[in-house]
Amino acid sequence: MEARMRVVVGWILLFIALAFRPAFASGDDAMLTVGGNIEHVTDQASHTYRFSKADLLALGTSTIKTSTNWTPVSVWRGPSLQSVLQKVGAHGEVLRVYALDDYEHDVPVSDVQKYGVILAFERNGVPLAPNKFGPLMLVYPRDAEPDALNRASIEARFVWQIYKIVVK
Ligand SMILES: Nc1nc2c(c(=O)[nH]1)N[C@H]1C(S)=C(S)[C@@H](COP(=O)(O)O)O[C@H]1N2
Ligand SMILES: [Mo]
Repeated sequence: MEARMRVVVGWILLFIALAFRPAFASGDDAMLTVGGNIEHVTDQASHTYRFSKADLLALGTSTIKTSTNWTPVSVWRGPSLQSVLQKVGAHGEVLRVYALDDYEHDVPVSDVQKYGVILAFERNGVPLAPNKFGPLMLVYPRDAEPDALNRASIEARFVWQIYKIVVK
């Protein structure tokens, strides 16, 4: 009974995997969608700029070596948020950052230049797992500027599982 149950569950999981595979495989390879007050778009209808991972890599990447409140000292790598905002021609004061777990948080645009914030897709050379911090996580150089950055108001801006940013 036990073994037969496992086989049945196995078939059900396989069916689900196959049923959903085309939805994941076809078309939408966007890692990040940027909307709101932007000049340049890749999709007119939704007025958004969609970045695949290749698009993000093409912006060039930098690294920040820092601990966070929930990770030990690590090397985070990704495009600077500045380069993303430049690419879309962003105009605004505030970025509303959206995560897959329904968390959302406002980040002042002034942080972007001041701290050289990056949108990390990699930690210690390993892509961020989609169900953990990935696809993208906002990283500040916290260890380099502890007085300014090691505080609760900033911690909430270390948004992980980012998939969308709206410029306001
Ligand atoms: N995607 C996502 N990012 C997030 C959060 C979250 O719940 N989801 N919590 C934020 C807050 S409020 C803080 S303090 C830090 C650390 O969250 P933790 O204390 O739950 O680890 O992550 C920030 N980034
Ligand atoms: Mo928090």
